[in-house]
Amino acid sequence: MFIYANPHHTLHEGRHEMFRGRLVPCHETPARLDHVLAELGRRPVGERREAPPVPRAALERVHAPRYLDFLQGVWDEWVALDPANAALDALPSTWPVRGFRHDVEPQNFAARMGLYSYDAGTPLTAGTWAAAEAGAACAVAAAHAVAAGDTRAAAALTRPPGHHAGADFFGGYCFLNNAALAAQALRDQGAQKVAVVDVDYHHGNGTQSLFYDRADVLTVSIHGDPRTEYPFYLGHADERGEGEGFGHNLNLPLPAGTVFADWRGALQRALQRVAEHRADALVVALGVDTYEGDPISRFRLASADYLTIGRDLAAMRLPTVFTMEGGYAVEAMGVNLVNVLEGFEQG
Ligand code: SP5
Ligand code: ZN
Repeated sequence: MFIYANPHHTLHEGRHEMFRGRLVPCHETPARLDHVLAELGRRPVGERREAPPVPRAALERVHAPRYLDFLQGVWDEWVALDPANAALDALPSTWPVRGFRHDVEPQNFAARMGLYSYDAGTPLTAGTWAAAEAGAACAVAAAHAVAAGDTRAAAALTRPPGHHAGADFFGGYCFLNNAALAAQALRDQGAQKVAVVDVDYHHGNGTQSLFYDRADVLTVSIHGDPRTEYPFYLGHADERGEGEGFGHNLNLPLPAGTVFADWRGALQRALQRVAEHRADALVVALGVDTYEGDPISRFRLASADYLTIGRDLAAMRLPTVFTMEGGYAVEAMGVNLVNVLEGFEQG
């Protein structure tokens, strides 16, 4: 397995997210990936590789040009509004809901923040673009290595995460959808059929929306029931895809409190669907916020369970790309995530 670690991830360091009327410290911190890399140092799994810069064209295979322009320039505009903003995060505060227009890009800064986002928990910081772009480079490089047959599997170890980001919106701590970029890169490198299996605690709404009308990329997500769990407005079992994509999205929502035996049953259903799809390659959106100690999630997986998940994924015998997504029990995060990779290598 090749390991692509984002060398610039610390450039994205949010201060606060909005929660119940207060700005609270961000859960999505540089320490998360630092712990993963420290664990990899103690327990070497795979071979480290460096990703070349990602071409803008690869990003545009997934994201809208005007959204990429916005993300790339937003910090400079934020500081130009007021030099004192350099010491603050930029957070959206107004959104165009039903009936509002999305086709006209406003000039007002707050209005553009709202057009390109869906929550107030995802701060933009000075280094957000640089970190997200370098992470996308890891995901695309991982896909290229796997597609070329240089390795059976590759992992993009990166933050900010990606699976909540859509074609033209950020949210859920995500800006560029690394799993979708990897899936599209696998298609562009010759895989006829790709499957994305999202095992993060939260529904992969961005990835689902990106491939919803396509039959070539199957999207499957196992997650907390959106009736009570973030991202709330998507992720129900009756979302099956549309048009040519009908039948090519599978949501497996599970109740808060789900233990591993039941979670693993959902994984077996997910992998059965991947087999039926006759996928040539697999992308795993690898969140470990399913852990029993996670501070914002409510499944009850134990650290040893992540070895089993890795083995179950390996049993598919498919070229596989992992993208690192959520996981907020910072101390345990390294062990849990590396357990998946080690289990995969054993499987
Ligand atoms: C990639 C990923 O896992 N994104 C998850 C985004 C969840 N955002 C909303 C979380 C709200 C939890 N707030 C609890 C704060 C009190 N400590
Ligand atoms: Zn998550």
